[in-house]
Amino acid sequence: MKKALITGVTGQDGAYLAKFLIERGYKVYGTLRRNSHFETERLEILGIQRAVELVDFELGEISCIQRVIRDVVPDEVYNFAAQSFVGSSWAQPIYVGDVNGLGVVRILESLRNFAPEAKFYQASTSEMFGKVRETPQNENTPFHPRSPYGVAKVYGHFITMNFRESFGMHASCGICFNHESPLRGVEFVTRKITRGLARIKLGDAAPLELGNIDSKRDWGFAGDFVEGIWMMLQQPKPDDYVLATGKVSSVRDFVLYAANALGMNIEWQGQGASERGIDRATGNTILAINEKLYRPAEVDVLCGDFSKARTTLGWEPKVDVRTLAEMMAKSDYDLLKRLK
Ligand code: NAP
Ligand code: F7E
Repeated sequence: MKKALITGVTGQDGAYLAKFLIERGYKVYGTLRRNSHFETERLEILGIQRAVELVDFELGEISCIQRVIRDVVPDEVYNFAAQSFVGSSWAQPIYVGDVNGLGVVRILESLRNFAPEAKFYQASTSEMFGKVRETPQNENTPFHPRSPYGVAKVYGHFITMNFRESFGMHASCGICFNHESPLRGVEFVTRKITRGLARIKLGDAAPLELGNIDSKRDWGFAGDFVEGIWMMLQQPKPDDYVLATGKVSSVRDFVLYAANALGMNIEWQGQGASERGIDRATGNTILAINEKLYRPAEVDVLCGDFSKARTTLGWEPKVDVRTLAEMMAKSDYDLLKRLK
């Protein structure tokens, strides 16, 4: 039985990957950090909470990382743990540098000492491209990160490459573009939109507030992405791969896809910070701009070229952005209706 260690198993990707690996006969160890609230909701939703062996873990604490790796001696390690919300990274740049950047080398060093044969995956990100130098972005596109989150992830990316080149470790990075699901954290824009619109559809009058709705992303489904991530570690040689859909939508488009799935028809009125989304059926303002949600430096548009993953791994995304928005909007509507 292969042993996989997933850091950040309580997060979106960790939960989907754990389910995927359990279905393939892996023994899955998942890391949990101490919290006042025992948070395994996503594992419960996927029905796998009993199948994952939870281990105490904190990316800032080398002794704890070493202990986990020495005890488990995993065959595969998927490093998903991170402070993953870009918006908060300006408020805690040092913590983010420590956890998202130095946390990676703490794991690599521990693997080198206690499980040198283990295959390692690092969760790199399209945020590293930031102010993009070319479109679409591929594995060779230079990085220009625009947030402390992106900067820390560049360190994590290069230190993973460095350990591969220095010590021959089977260490790979997935440069993943945005991927979402009904299990997405509620602060990320897609889930914020689907939850907000579902709430309004069920009768709540308070408008949904958003920041830069002209920002554009290449949005895919997390369930598709974890399969590509697993494929990377099944290759005879370690390497880095872009996972993306190659299609771009704006935040504004995503609002319309989600609204459409809930039978709502939105008309935009006004411009800039005064722009409003009006429900054509009721005439009510259901969307407003809040300038406080603008970021100090924005990533305007991202679009990934996943041809290397397609050719080498045989990976293709299956879910398109409209289907994704519909899946998330309906899930949030059902969830909130049950709670009402
Ligand atoms: P997520 O839902 O925010 O999950 C992050 C996980 O990391 C959670 O389990 C969290 O634990 C854990 N964590 C945070 N800080 C930690 C610390 N100091 N020590 C130990 N664990 C810690 O993120 P996700 O969307 O699944 O993303 C997974 C990874 O892929 C992240 O590294 C993210 O940066 C990267 N990524 C994501 C995307 C995307 O679109 N989803 C794209 C590219 C890259 P708690 O539950 O206790 O908070
Ligand atoms: O923002 C704009 C915001 O927070 C997307 C993480 O998984 O993907 C994610 O990072 C866009 C940005 O995701 C709101 O300004 C407008 O342009 O959903 P997000 P992100 O920053 O792209 C990358 C690949 C990762 O690696 C990260 O871990 O939407 N936007 N209005 C808003 N964003 C939020 N959150 N909230 C708003 O109200």
